[in-house]
Amino acid sequence: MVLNEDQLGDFRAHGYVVLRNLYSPEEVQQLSVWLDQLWDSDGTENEIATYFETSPTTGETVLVRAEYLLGDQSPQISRLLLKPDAVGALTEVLGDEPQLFKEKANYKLPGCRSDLLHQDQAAGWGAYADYFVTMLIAVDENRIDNAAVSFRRSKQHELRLLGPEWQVLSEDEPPFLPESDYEVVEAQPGDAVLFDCYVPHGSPANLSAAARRNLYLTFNRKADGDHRMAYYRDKWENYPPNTRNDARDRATFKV
Ligand SMILES: O=C(O)CCC(=O)C(=O)O
Repeated sequence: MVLNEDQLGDFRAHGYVVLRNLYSPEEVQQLSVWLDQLWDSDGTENEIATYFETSPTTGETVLVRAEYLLGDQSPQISRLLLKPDAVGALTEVLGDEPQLFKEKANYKLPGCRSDLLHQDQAAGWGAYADYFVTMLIAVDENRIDNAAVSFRRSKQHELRLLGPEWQVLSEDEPPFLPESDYEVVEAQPGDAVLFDCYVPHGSPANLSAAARRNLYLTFNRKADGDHRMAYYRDKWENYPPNTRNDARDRATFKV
């Protein structure tokens, strides 16, 4: 077992659990260099899918996320991320071997907009499976002032959508209310959070000077099949990646 009983109990009760120090400082350093290289490459020199937006606070073009990062693209980084402890913890919360569904880096650089309160499952994931677990990996420190992610710590976590698909649960900017229902997960580089696709979560705009780069690797149960390529083909048709020269504004972002 990778997770202890308390950690498993936490995940079952609330839909998420924080795993401190899952990745070592050396591993985080490799991830950090890799994310910087992706940022410099601007998505046109390789196969990754980049999403650039115009910052609502500074007006600058910022890379908000990069997707489709693992596998043949970066075998060494894939091995690092999918190390036995990580796969073991995922297997324990999924109750089956993890099958990679999608993966992304959220850069949340200074000036990046907020992510409003939402459930990941509302982003059309139901077309592929009804249960997913995402592993958030903090590459930079996550603090309240540089957009640490808030998770609803419900007394009765429910595995269902709480609103219509493609809609956020509230248009209100964080902090989400009542504040006592949410945990702002401050994290050190190398910490991870496993959370299921029904946990309401989001984060404020990054108004600090410190970047907050997190990785998000999402898995379904192996028994539910391999949907990664179908998901990306569908997504790229409906919401194509872009480059620095055709940055979008926030209005085009759904969940
Ligand atoms: O990276 C963040 O701050 C939040 C991202 C998020 O909730 C998402 O991409 O689903």
